[in-house]
Amino acid sequence: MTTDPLTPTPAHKFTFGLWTVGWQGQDPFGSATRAALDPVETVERLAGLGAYGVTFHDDDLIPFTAGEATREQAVKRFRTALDTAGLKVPMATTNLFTHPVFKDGAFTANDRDVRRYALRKTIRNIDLAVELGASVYVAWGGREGAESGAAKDVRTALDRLKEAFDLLGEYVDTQGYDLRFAIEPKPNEPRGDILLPTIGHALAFIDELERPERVGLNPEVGHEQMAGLNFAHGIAQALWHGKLFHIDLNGQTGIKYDQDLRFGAGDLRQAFWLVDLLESADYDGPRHFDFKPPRTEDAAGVWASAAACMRNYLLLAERSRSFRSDPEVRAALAASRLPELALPTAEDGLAGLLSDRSAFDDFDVEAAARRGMAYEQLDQLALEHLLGAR
Ligand code: XLS
Ligand code: MN
Ligand code: MN
Repeated sequence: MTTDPLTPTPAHKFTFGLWTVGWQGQDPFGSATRAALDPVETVERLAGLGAYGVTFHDDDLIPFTAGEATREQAVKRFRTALDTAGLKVPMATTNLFTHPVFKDGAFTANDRDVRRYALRKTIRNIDLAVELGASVYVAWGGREGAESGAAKDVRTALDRLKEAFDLLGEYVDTQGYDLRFAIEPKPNEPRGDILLPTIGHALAFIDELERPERVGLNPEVGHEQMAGLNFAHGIAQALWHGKLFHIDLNGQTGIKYDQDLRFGAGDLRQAFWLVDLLESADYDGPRHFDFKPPRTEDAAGVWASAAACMRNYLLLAERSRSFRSDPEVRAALAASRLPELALPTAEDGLAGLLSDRSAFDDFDVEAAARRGMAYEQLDQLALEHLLGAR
């Protein structure tokens, strides 16, 4: 076992979707630039790179049109490859967006029979996910949305979305499965507007479900950044609610299409604060990469980018450790009065607060207003650690 902190090992819990390295490069303007990847080769390659596990949509593993025999064969080959390589399947999900039947969504399609079919497709893959050892089931509502105002009654669509999660929760309960759902928010693409567009929307939705404890989040770096939001802040809030069930790591440069760059590409400062948070927080789930090797890359480029996702995470974790252990940083944190934020504002209670003259009557507002926060020194120290200057 290596002790080099920059070499990925299964202990780091790095995982990849079959659809990530397996993306063939088709986009709205161009066809595939790479050949299809056999899931068995993906498993072998990822294990060779030091990954912990692999995740899949039903259709990544079993062709949509496959009959029973083909299905069984595909699952058997995959399972054998997993066992041989020692790779885990911590998460699985359903493809409810590629086939034309889902053009108006799945759980919120206006067509009731499409909604019923979507639930059955999901339930079928939940069985397989559990068989393969998954404990998290991701739900990305890719086509749950609309392009035009009258096309979707959003309040009614949310009723149907709630109905779907309540039914899926009931199924998992009835089967006695140890499985939790993780909703993946995304603001747009492929629909003009997608329901549950951000972490905040999804958190509020979960509270309305029959089994809120079974449902959490699978936030993706690029998706929040497509909405101009601070991803590390979103993750901090998901953690605060006890709802970070899984995470999709990748890179994005601002508000544009879903770039799915390798982790570390895109907004590097946000990536640094994210790793700094994940490494210090109470999250021991997989570090799951949901990225797309750009279509410029051949097979060698695909595996180079997969390896780089893990290396960049480990490099950032090392930079975060160096930042947190620097005595000058500790002093700068104190100068910025971070420790004071951890003190309750009124441990003396409401009565104490109301009778405390120093809190109001005698409080020197102007003197307090003059106090600098010393954040610039602190942030420069962070930048210097990030750049390797310290
Ligand atoms: C697409 C999503 C998708 C989910 C899984 O934007 O990231 O890949 O993670 O369906
Ligand atoms: Mn994405
Ligand atoms: Mn994702």
